[in-house]
Amino acid sequence: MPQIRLGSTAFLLALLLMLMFSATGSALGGPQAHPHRPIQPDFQEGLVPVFVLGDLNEDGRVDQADRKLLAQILAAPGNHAPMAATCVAAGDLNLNSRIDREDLVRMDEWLKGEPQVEVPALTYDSRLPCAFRHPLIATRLDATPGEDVPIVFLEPGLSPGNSTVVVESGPGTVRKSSDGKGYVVRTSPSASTGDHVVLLITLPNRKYYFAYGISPFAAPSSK
Ligand SMILES: [Ca+2]
Ligand SMILES: [Ca+2]
Repeated sequence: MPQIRLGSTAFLLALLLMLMFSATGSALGGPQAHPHRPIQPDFQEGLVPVFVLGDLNEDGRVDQADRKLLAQILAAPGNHAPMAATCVAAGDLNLNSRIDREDLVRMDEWLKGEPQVEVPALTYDSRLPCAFRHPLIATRLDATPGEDVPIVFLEPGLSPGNSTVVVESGPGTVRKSSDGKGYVVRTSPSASTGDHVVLLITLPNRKYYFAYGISPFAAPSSK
């Protein structure tokens, strides 16, 4: 099996497609993690906070500290998570709504020869707990053709002055939001269901990928 090169286009697209389909898919079973309080986001306009996939301790990086927490969860009776694992959902790397051995295998692949994942992905999944102790941004998980997708900065200090959002691939264009709180991605009116827009979000000292899919249905709260 060829070694996975973190940051390679093929790896990125495979991961993002997996994220996208998981985010819009149905629940696959009950959580097996510890009883941290699940967060029910209360954002308007259909926005949700996203977390860094693989970042169990919510320090913004995916590294050996997260790998250690993931291994501890797997080893604990009932998958009880240590206190430092504030976002158990981030440990579900294969997005099957369970913390399982395959997640650890995948984490080892991601960190093979690397001190940390170079550009982690952002995602959201309510089926496992996440405390969102350091929320970065809120956004939407899908959009209809022509619809806007806000990228709202939640972390104090983040602004369009020190952070950027660019379209890596897909039918979208980016502009700064009129309220100064982030960016807005305009989905192309000619986008097709099944397309996806991949964004590179650059914050001070950190970069993340985020992808959203094109849906034929408008979200109830969208305009
Ligand atoms: Ca971390
Ligand atoms: Ca899993």
